Order: sequence, then C-alpha cells, then structure tokens
Amino acid sequence: MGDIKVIEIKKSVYADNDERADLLRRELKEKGIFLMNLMSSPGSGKTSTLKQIIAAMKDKYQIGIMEADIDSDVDAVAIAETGVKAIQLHTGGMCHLDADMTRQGLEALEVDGIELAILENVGNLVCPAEFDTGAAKNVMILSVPEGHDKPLKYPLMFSICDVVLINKIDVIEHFDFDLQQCRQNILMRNKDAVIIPISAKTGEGIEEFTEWLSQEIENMR
Ligand SMILES: Nc1nc2c(ncn2[C@@H]2O[C@H](COP(=O)(O)OP(=O)(O)OP(=O)(O)O)[C@@H](O)[C@H]2O)c(=O)[nH]1
Ligand SMILES: [Mg+2]
Repeated sequence: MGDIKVIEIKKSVYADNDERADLLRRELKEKGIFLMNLMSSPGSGKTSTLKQIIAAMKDKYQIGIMEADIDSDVDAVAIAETGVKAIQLHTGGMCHLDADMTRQGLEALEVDGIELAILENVGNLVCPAEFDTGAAKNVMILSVPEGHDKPLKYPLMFSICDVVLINKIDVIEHFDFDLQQCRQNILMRNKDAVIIPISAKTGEGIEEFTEWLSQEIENMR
C-alpha cells in the first residue's frame, strides 16, 4: 500500500516537557479528543492489540492511530487495512515521543472529528516512560514470553501506566510465567494499576479493556 502518510518528526527543543504535556492534555480535552499512549517492548503485541481494539470500538468512536517507529511503515499499513485513519511517525532514531513530538503527530493526523486517538509509542520499556506525551491515559503491554519479573526491572514504566495488559495469555502454559506473582510485582510499582490478561490472538480480555477505555472516554467528556 503506497498511500500511508509518513511524517518525519522533528526533535523537540523544549526543556519544559511536563508543562507542554499538560497544555496538550487540556487542549485535547477541550476538543473532545481522548489520547491514549500505548507502550511496550518490541514485539509484545501493540499493533495486534490495536487491531482488536479497533475492531471492537470503530463503530462507536471515530478512531485515529499514530504509529511511531524509528523506521518503516509496516505498522501503519497494518492499521490502515482496518479502515481507520492511520499515519506513521518516524522518530529519526529517537526511542520515545515527548509532548511536542506527539503534537506534531496529531497535527499530521488531522484530528478534527477524531474522538479516540491512540499513539503506538516506540517499542521499549525505558525511554517512553520518561516523557509525558500529553495523553489522557497511559497503557502498557507486558507479554508472557518477557517474564513476570519485568515490573522489578523497569519500575518507572509500570509506575506511570494506568493499565497493564498482560498479552499472549494464550501461550502461558508454554512459559514459566507466574500470573499471580506478576500481579504482585505490578501492584508493588503502582497500587492503582488496572491489570487485564489478554490475548490479541484469540481476543480474550479485549472486551474488559474496551469497556474500561469507553468508560474513561465518557468520563473525560
Ligand atoms: N500467540 C500470540 N501471539 C501474539 C499475540 N499478540 C501478538 N502476537 C504475535 O507477536 C508478534 C509481534 O506482535 P506485534 O503486534 O507486531 O507487536 P508490537 O508490539 O506491535 O511490535 P513492535 O511494533 O515491533 O514493537 C507477531 O508475530 C504477533 O502475531 C498474542 O496474544 N498471542
Ligand atoms: Mg507494532
């Protein structure tokens, strides 16, 4: 597919990212646009989970997706196939997006009319956690093959996320993954975290998540 819009994001020059993120959050709220920031390690299932979320919610909300990557447009192509508005953001080698970069992405997405905008952040558990994008909610995915100890190793990411989706639950029997221990490790970092086991392959748990998301969208209005 050759008609995917690809935006080369310019590196931010602003030191006051937290203030710029708060400003963006306020502006989006006034416009009635709910921005969700989706983060995880590479390959844990962000794009696959987005496809499930889109299938469940696209009849109810106007959705726009920003796919951030260092290079390539494979994720934006995959999302565009679902029929929702999708653009690819290239970060020029940077491993995260901050509020100004997110604003550049939203402008390129042309968000007027969009009710739910989702940013698939660059895949890693470190840098994206350090920069507030201005999103209304942060959601992360931890997949079963990564192991239940990740909240111990990447504390900041788990502490800033409102929801932790434990993905690839369909293959749990093949891994030494202790779901109960994982829950405890997550709650140790963030006692308010909503934890939902899902499978982006079978669709298990997706409804529980989309119900949470719909409720948050309505709460913002
Ligand atoms: N068995 C199983 N495989 C899954 C599941 N979710 C994703 N996968 C597979 O995991 C691989 C990576 O999935 P993606 O959705 O591309 O992961 P991603 O987080 O978007 O990857 P990056 O954008 O590269 O960081 C693909 O081969 C998917 O088919 C799941 O719930 N169960
Ligand atoms: Mg992806």
